[in-house]
Amino acid sequence: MKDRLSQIRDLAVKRLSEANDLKVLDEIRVEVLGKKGELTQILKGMGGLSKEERPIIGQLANEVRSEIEAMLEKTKKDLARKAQEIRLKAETIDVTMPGKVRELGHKHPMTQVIDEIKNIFIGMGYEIAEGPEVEKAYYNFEALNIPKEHPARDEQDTFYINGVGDFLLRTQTSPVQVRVMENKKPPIRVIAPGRVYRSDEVDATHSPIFHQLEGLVIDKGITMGDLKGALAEFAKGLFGEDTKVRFRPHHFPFTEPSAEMDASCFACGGKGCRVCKDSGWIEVLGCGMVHPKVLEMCGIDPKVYSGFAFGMGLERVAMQKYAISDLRLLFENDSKFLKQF
Ligand code: 2NM
Repeated sequence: MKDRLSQIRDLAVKRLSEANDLKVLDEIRVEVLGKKGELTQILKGMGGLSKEERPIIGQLANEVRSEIEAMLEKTKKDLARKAQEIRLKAETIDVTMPGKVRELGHKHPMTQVIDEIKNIFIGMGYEIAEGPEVEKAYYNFEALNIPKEHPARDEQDTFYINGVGDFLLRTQTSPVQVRVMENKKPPIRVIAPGRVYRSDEVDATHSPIFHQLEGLVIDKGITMGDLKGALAEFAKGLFGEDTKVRFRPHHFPFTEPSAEMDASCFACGGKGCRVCKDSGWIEVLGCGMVHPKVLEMCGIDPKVYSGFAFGMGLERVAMQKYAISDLRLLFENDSKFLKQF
């Protein structure tokens, strides 16, 4: 009987050591300590034992029972602790882990270039002027001394509204300057940045919609020297302090004399490289002294006042500055492309 009791205990110890969840533990409890369990049967059958044996076996059986109960309790606690450990490990927050980095948006390269150029001129005392993109033909052409036969007025280049000759999408921002001249007395010092439209086929250097920035300065005694000084200063602001400029004769209907301005290449300093196509110079803008006819049409007396004006294509500036080879990239809004700037 004694041997049987210690066998029961050993078996319980072995099974408990193998138990790995609370359900199995409960099964063991029922099997070992339950009504049908051997230990209960032994305790129940105590009556059949002799007087001498009964207290010894009884005590031993009770000892085994409480031992097993204690082990059950301990195993139960161990299992519960292990389960909690596993749960806590899974729930652990690693405060040293880097957070999810949210991507920040930024300005489109065109906006960056426009803002930069605007700021240079604002620093030189210019004001920003705006005007409609749907313009009267008068402001876009006539007032700028662009005669009816001029190729720039061709249907091929200009988007007319409803095929009516009167309204069109502005092909330049000069109509904004015309409106400024009409409405303001000199001195005038403005820039007009904005979208302009031309009926061009799309390719690497052309788009039917693009951005221009034009400038206008009018006062008494404004000369070509003022033009050169102001635009040389602008070039330094845009391309760096060491930038040189040169002016080549040109023709525009709205200025006389007219010129194109080149800046020494910001990439090679004038030695010649890929950016300037080995010439050392980058074509930046068109400019000139405002034509007396234009001043007159805008209600400014050319005998009293004179002025200079200039204009530049901003996509071209952005392409040069950021070494972008295809203008279409600036309009497609591919975030992989835009992320680079
Ligand atoms: C250019 C080149 C030269 C220009 C002229 C005027 C105005 F309204 F005063 F007559 N605005 N902009 C001008 C002059 C524009 O773009 C290449």
